[in-house]
Amino acid sequence: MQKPLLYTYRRCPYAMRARMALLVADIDFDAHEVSLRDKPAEMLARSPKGSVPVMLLPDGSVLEQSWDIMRWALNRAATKNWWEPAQSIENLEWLARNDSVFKHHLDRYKYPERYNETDRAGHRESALSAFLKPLNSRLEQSRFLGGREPCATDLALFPFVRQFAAVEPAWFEVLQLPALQAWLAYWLSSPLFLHCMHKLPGQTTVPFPSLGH
Ligand SMILES: N[C@@H](CCC(=O)N[C@@H](CS)C(=O)NCC(=O)O)C(=O)O
Repeated sequence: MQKPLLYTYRRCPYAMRARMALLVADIDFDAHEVSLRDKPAEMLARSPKGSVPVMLLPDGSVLEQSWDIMRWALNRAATKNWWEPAQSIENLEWLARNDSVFKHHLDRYKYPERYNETDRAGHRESALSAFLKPLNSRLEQSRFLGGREPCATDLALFPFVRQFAAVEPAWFEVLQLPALQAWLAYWLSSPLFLHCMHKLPGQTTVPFPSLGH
């Protein structure tokens, strides 16, 4: 039987969350590392919006959003402990805030030149006050957004917090956000994340190795 195919980009945080979900669910899938400057015609034919990740399912249907790929991977009996906690109103709000307000400030802090941005420090501050400090307070209540165990929301937010922390690591390290920093450190050294960063040959379709390999 034909395998699901993921069009992916190694450093894209949306693609990372999708790859981690597929690995958690132990789904056997093929992956195609895309060049964002030269997207494959067959991907664009199936998903003209042109962003990654995109997942092509064996029945011919196409998932065009990272969260839809996570849902498809995790919303099944074996992984309902990852999916169900992510459906609480609170966790859906964290996802929405990550993908809107935090992403907005993160992009302008990380790539001020792309946005003709003159107030980079202002965006760093807004990201902290609107998102990272509240997230730290939330993680003081339980180690993960899933509670004692992680859930899909942890997977969905972590790649973006990682990006933010990596812009000025020395500055980030001395912030007084211990619960958030411990959460980030957990994910950075997790086998799941390290495995999802497996290097694929560019612009060709290959099997993505499962967590067990
Ligand atoms: N809402 C989409 C966002 C995906 C997205 O913006 N991906 C970026 C890479 S991180 C992309 O493909 N951008 C198109 C480009 O750079 O050409 C999702 O959740 O999958």
